Amino acid sequence: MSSLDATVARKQLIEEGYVVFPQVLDAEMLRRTTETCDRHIDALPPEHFAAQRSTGTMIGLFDDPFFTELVAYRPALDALASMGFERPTFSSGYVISKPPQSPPLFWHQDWWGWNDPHSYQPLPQQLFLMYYLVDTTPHNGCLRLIPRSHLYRHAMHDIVPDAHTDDLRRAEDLSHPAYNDIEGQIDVTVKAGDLVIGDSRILHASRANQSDTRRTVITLWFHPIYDELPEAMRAAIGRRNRPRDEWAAKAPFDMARLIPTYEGDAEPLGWNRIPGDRLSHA
Ligand SMILES: O=C(O)CCC(=O)C(=O)O
Repeated sequence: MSSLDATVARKQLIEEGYVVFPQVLDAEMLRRTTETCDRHIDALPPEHFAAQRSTGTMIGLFDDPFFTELVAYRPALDALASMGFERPTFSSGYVISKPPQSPPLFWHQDWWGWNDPHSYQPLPQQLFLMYYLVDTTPHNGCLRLIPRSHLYRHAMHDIVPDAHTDDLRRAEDLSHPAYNDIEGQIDVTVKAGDLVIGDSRILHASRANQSDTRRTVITLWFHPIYDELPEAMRAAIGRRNRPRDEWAAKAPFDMARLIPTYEGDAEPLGWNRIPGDRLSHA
C-alpha cells in the first residue's frame, strides 16, 4: 500500500469500523493454512457442529503451533503498521468454518470492555483480523456488517443486546431477528487470502452457506494500541485474555513482542459485552 492508501485505510477503519487489505496471505501460506484448518475441522465430533450450527466450528488456536506463524505473519503486521499500529498485541483466535448448507451467523459484536469510557472513543481497543480461505459471496456465507455501528447505536443493539447464547448458536429458531437482514447492513465479499480488519465493537454476522463446500475463516484478535489503553483494560487483557504460554513458547521465533503483558496491580476490567447508554445514535 502507498502511504496515501494507508491514510485512507486508517480513516476507513476508524470511521466505518472495517477495511479490507487484498491478497495478504501468499499462495503457499494460504495452502498451509487451509491444510491445517481442514485437518482440525475433519477431526471434530458431530456434537461440535450441532452445538455451533449458526457460528460454524469454534476451534481455538492454542493446540497447534502452526498458528503462531499466522499470528506473526509479517504482511499482516505490516498492514497494521501502515495504519499507525506499530506495537499491536495478540490475545486469541478461532477457526470458524461453516459447513456446506449451514444457516446464517447471528448479529453480534465481540467487545467485552463496555464498562470503561475508553470503549466509547473512536480508536479501536481490539481488532479482528479475518482471513477467509475461499472466495466469499452472499451464496456461500460471506461476512455481513453494519458500518459505523462500533461508534453509533443501531436498532440491532437493542433487538439483540448480547447474542452469544446457546440457543442462537444452535440456530434453534431461524425466524429470530438476530439472523435477519437489517437496514444499513452490507455484504463484505472477499477473495481467498484477503485480510478483513475490523473493530471488535462493530455489529457483524454472516450469511448462510448455501453452497456444497465448507467456508472457513480464521479470526485473530489483536489490540492495536495496547500500550495506550487504560490500566484496567490492559490488566484484563494481559492477565485474563493472554495467549497460552506453552503455545507461544513453541513458535519458531520469539513471540514476546506480540504477547500482552501487565505487571501493575490494577483490578482487571470486568467483562461486559453490552454497550451502555453512552453509545448513542448518530
Ligand atoms: O463467520 C464469519 O464470517 C464471521 C465470524 C465472526 O463473526 C467472528 O469471528 O466474530
